[in-house]
Amino acid sequence: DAAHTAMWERLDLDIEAHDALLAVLGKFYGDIYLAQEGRLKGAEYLDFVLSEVHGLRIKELQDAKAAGKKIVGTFCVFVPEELTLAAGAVQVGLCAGAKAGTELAETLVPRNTCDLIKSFIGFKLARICPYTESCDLIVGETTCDGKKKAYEAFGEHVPMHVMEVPQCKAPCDRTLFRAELVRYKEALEQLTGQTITAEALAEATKVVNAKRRALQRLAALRAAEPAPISGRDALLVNQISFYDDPVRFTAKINELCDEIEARITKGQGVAPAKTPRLLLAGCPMAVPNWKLPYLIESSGAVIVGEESCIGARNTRDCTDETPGNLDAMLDALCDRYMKIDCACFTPNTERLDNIAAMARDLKADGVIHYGLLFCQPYAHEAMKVGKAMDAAGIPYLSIETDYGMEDAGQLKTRVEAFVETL
Ligand code: BJ8
Repeated sequence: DAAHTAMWERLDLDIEAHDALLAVLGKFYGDIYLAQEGRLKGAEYLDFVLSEVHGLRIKELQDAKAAGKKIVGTFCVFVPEELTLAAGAVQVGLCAGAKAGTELAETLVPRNTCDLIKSFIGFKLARICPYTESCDLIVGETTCDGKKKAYEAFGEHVPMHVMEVPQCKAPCDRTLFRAELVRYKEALEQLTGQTITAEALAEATKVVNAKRRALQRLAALRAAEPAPISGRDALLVNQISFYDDPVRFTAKINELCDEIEARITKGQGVAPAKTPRLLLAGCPMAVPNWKLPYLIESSGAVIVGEESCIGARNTRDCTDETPGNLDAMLDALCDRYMKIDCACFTPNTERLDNIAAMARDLKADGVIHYGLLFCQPYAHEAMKVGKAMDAAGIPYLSIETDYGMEDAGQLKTRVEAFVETL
């Protein structure tokens, strides 16, 4: 509507390109989400949030800004939302899941860069993401080489703070990350003019943990047979967790879980009993990257879990809420974040154990590893995961793809052939 367009103009979006993006997104969403059968009533919340993703939520962010709050954008689950909230700021995970502005992006980063990176750079350079344009600060992190170097170039276009994330998990690495938490805390205090107190951090930790617990609850319910929610909807829940208001989101997802519990009691599901159940592992699927889940679930299988940062890797661990003073709280934060089993770490054997445990707990019949083309860390680990699944007797398929649709037919053939063997 006119009010939204005026808001987008104030954010200096390229209105024509943005309209085209919303049209494609709407069409995609209709085909992939609204066309599903036997959907939960609670999915109305997901539909609403998605339909207002560039509307109401952006309006809320603008209102928050008008009230003096700062908006912080992120691309990685290593950026502690607890600290961001404790500084009175809003944290949003920025969209990096669609092909946009690719040619422009390739003027800043090499062509052989993964689509996730090209996407966030393309969104910025093509001026079509109202979240990016709303940010007062964007926080990067030294994880993979692709992102690390891309942030140098990106920093010429947006205000950035880059956190150093270590690559190993020895005591000296922990010390480094602990210091980086303090440096991020100081950057936030400078940005907001607000000192992060022990009380504020304790409160923020509760909010973030409550969100994680709701997502853990949803993840655990997916062990039921038949599967009570589609993998697509569960992925969307995780995607939305990065940008909706955390308190509202938590309440809505707990309601959704109540409905799922009732469904399980009645023995109802989204797919017939005996539908092959798959665990997806690998690179994060940032919104609106729904390509592979859609292909899988239209190939006679249902996805029961995501071993990914838009999934279990982000929700598995809560932050200890018991410490009393600020130093102990920062220690607790450090402990929690250093458990993340991102492929950027070496070694990263706990990830293999975590995947096998998830497959077992969720009663998955097989594991599909998703790697983004040009992503070195996950391509290496795809091979290790394959060996580990072999050893555990779990059928395994490794897929490498990008955000383009050119390979959709070929991927579907491979997935169907895999599903038939289960
Ligand atoms: S904690 S997974 S969110 S770094 S796909 S940009 S790795 S080349 S996203 Fe990640 Fe944090 Fe790790 Fe999670 Fe690089 Fe690979 Fe691209 Fe990637």
